[in-house]
Amino acid sequence: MTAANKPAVLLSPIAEEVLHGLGARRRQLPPKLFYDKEGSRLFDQITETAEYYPTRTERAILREYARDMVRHAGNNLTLVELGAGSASKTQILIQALLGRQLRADFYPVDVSSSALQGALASLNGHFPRLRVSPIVADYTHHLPDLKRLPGRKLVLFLGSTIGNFEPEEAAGFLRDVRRSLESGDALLIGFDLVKEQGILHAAYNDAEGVTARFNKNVLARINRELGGSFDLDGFAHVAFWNRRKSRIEMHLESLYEQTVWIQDLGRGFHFEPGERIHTENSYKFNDRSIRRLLRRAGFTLERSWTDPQGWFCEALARA
Ligand code: SAH
Ligand code: AVI
Repeated sequence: MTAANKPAVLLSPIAEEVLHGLGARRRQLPPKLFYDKEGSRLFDQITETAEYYPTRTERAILREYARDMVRHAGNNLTLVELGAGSASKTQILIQALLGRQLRADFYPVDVSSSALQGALASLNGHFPRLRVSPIVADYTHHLPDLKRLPGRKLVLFLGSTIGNFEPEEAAGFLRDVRRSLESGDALLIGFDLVKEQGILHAAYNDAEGVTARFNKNVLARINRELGGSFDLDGFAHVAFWNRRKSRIEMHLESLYEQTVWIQDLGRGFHFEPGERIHTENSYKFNDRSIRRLLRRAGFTLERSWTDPQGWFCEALARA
């Protein structure tokens, strides 16, 4: 059969991304592929490890200042959360919000339907005056039309998930968020801050190996969903601090020469020993880079809150 009369094969969006990422000269997979049911479960487990400080630090900031944050954001707020996951820290903000208004609407957005189901069950159990409308979507492709929602919006983007974007993409993405808002609406966004290298390194190399399992879950997911033949013991979890780029990098490194067949793509991928797949960057910020990013996206930084050690920053920006 010649190329011209080869039947067209329609690939699922995930298959397209895997084909594109593994077919590239520098192999990579987008971090959103981590988050199937197992990946969302493993992420929540990471947040409970002793080494992963971002979640507990952000939670402590929210516990201390949630009322202040909500008061600054405005009256009669509708909450939207991008990459909400299980929304466990969000409960602190919701509690503060419902202390100021009788009812509220909450729209958590996430690619992971299992994470949103968990969030919904837990929120419905805790907050009878909250109406929760989960949206399963990739927010980089389908940002909900926030202008159509009633009331003043407060968009939450917690956990420093903005750090998983490349700097150019982060600015472009936040610009899209800003365009979807009306003047006076607000964004509350979490930034993990640059700190001592040992603390950063440990957070992505926990002793129990939960982060390693989370990283390898992307290969397990390809095996499950696309008929892949990845040997999970044939790849090592590699995570390190890249000071020049101010980011933690995560990779999966082939431990020997191997060819991995992926049924749904109808092809194999050859790996040399030591060859890596780049799976995630997690950029860390400082005061200057936060201001610069928000300014480039057209937001005005109004207030920010941090913990006593200066490890994490929660910023309130106005559209
Ligand atoms: N906000 C939570 C979860 C952070 S983990 C916290 O602070 O703990 C990142 C979350 O973003 C995951 O739940 C993941 O499923 C979601 N996510 C990642 N990329 C996404 C995308 N492109 N579109 C929608 N959700 C995404
Ligand atoms: C969701 N995101 C901000 C996490 C981070 O720290 O970059 C994902 C993660 N990767 C490894 N551990 C946690």
